[in-house]
Amino acid sequence: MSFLPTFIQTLAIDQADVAAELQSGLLSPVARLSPKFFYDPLGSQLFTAITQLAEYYPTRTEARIFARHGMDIAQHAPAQAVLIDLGAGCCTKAARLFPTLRPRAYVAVDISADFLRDTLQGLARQHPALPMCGLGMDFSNDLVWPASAQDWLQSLGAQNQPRIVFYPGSSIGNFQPDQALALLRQAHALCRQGADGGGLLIGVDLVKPESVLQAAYDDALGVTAAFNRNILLHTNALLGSDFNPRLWDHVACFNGLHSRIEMHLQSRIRQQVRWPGGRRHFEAGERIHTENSYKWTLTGFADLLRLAGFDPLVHWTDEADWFGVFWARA
Ligand code: AVJ
Repeated sequence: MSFLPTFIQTLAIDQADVAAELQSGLLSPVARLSPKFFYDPLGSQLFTAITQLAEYYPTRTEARIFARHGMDIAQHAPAQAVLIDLGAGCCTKAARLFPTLRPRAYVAVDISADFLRDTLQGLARQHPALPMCGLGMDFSNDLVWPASAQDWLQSLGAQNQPRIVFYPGSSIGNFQPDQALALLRQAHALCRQGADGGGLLIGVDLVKPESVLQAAYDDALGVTAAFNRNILLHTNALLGSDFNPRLWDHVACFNGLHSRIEMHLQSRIRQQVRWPGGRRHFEAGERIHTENSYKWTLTGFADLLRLAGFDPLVHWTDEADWFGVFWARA
């Protein structure tokens, strides 16, 4: 049997809400743009390019952990589960797990709905026997399981399978600890809706020497700089603003107090940015905060997972303990 991918776009991501969110960030005392706005089609491709850079260790390190410990991971995670991939992007990480995890169904969730739709079409051709569903949705504030996704599982007879929430790549690092906890609690609830044995398979970037972090977020080719600046073009498209990316420098710095890499865009000149219904003045050197990427310790992250309700926990790391992968049973 062969399945065509189903596609669900939840509450047709409201244009007015998006514009209001962008505007409120730009007008706050320290201007900010949420990192979720990096991922327009070009931004998603630039991120894929970042993952191939020599300096950007997380993707490669995590992939090695999955390759080396895949069998062991599959001893803990249940087979025939519904595999829910949060921030699926190009879906390659999940696809590599299909042979060992042998999921009953695959649900790919991503804010970049068009990119996801194209990816799933290709993936379905490679895995014709695995039912797949794309979910175009923004789960950064609220991870809700849409009724339409439940209907889809029902149509497959998979509503009572265990659930594996897959959240790789240290995307959890984009959230402040309290927001990360809230999201993990929702992931826990989502796992508990399925049969016993489900849980969370999550990758988290760990604390390491600052020079390594610095290079990973400010690479020699300037791909990360392009990725950061592209948020301005995406903002122009969503808000109708007139940002000129040439007038902004990429800045990446480690904030030791909060244990996070921060990315900013720094204005080269004194300038005015306008959009329908608003404007903002920027001094030369003034910054827009575009991303936090938290670096956790193994024990700190284990504590967070337990606070979210997960137990027991198992984890795997690389030789240098640069990156951690946790199986956290719901
Ligand atoms: C996708 C959030 C995990 O924080 O390392 C890569 C995004 N930003 N280079 C990260 C990112 C700059 C990435 N995450």
